[in-house]
Amino acid sequence: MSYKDIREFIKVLENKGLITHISAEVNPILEISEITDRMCKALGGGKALFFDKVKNSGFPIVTNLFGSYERMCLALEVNNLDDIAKRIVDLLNQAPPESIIEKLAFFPKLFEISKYFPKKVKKGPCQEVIEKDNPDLSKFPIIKCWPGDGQPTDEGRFITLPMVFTNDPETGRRNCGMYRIHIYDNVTTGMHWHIHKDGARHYDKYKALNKRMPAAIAVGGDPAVIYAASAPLPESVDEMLFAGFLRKESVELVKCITSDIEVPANSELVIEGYLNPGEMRLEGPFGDHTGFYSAADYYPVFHVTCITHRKDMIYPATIVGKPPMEDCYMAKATERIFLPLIQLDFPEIKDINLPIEGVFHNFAILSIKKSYPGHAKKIIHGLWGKGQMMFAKLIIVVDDDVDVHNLSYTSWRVLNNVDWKRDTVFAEGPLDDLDHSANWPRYGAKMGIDATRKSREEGMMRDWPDELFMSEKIKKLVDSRWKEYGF
Ligand SMILES: Cc1cc2nc3c(=O)[nH]c(=O)nc-3n(C[C@H](O)[C@H](O)[C@H](O)COP(=O)(O)O)c2cc1C
Ligand SMILES: [Mn+2]
Repeated sequence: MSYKDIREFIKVLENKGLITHISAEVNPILEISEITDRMCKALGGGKALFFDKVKNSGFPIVTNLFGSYERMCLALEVNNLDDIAKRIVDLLNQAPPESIIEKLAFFPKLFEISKYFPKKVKKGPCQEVIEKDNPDLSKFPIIKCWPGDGQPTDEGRFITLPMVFTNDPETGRRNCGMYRIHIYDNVTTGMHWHIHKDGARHYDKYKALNKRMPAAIAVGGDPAVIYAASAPLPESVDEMLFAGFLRKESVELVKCITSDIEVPANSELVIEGYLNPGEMRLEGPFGDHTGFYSAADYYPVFHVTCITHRKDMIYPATIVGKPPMEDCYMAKATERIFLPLIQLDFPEIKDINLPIEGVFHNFAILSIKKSYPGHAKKIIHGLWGKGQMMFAKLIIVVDDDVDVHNLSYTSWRVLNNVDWKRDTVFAEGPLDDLDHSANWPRYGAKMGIDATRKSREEGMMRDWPDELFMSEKIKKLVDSRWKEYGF
């Protein structure tokens, strides 16, 4: 049985002793952030935290829900994140077309065969309380994460685990993305969708039509829905269909009170509103995933028309900052789930590691079955052309006998195998909005390293040496005499 909402997930965490209740009163301004950060840095991601009593608020806050491998697996109801990849491979095998090319064309439709289309319902717990006349964001326990957030203009409160729903004005297609929400005042917020993201594409279209854009921000829901908002799906894949596939049950959606946008009926809180085409305002600064503040920049403005919530709303939040943080485990889920989808384009890829220090996209290590000269470089360039992999600042490709999750072994192989001039490639292109290293925002250099064994055709004039391995005969001998040596 899939979780209906965040409450059922919290109950499971409680039964397993994976969540701690804090009954002392805590301040949503910075205090919760510091407590959560310490918990995230505890061995293996510590526990989830439930703050029963939040200063100046009648609602509790929950943080670090997904912040360990165990909790991330529980959230998606699997023993192992690779189990989801296996289900995707099964789906691909059910796909009617035979050839890889046809399968590629099939990707946008892939999750449709799972038949977990979102279901429309008339009523949902997220609308137990409707505040239409005087919606007021100050009633909710929205946190401030880092001292410089929002400085110097405002208090720096941000909704950090939101699901932003918009519709494409041309196709009607839905999008749901996790974009942080900067609170400006009781009825106004920022809308921090980077220009590369699907929400921004929808906004561009409304702008071209010079039409007001309806949008809704949902907070809290079943964990698969929350995770799906962060998943780097192609624009044509509905995150709610994908969430239905993950939870093996359709997501129930309810129509907003003041617009046609549909939101998960089992959310905790929904903020309805609109964006005016072209209206921009300084958003940020915000202590970000990178471990640095992302600088204030101009983003669209969101106006609140209505707030609906559960009577006893539970407010989930995440703290991002220097890794390891909760979102690193969401990134690890993405790494596992998207491997079979990357393999659709590149079947020669055996495995991928996005080390958490790279914060989702800065660093990707791939192992490949190399078949021809320049193969690794082709993979590097190919990945830079694929969805959000375009943000990868460093891609390292190794041979398929390297376990890319063993960073010590991988580093040793890379450092020995690489001639830096021959084996590095540089490219210029789009960078993630949060990157602060390049001379300009959103544009700069990326590096690829081919750390595979080199052949003559690749310019290597010498024979590649063999790696050291002891003979099986001697290993067996030492095994059998181990006790005799006195160990
Ligand atoms: C906790 C968290 C916060 C995020 N904040 C933002 C953000 O403020 N802006 C943004 O563009 N992407 C943000 N992302 C990344 C997007 O959610 C991600 O790129 C997603 O694929 C976007 O959805 P889309 O592909 O439908 O645009 C965040 C991710 C996480 C896990
Ligand atoms: Mn999307």
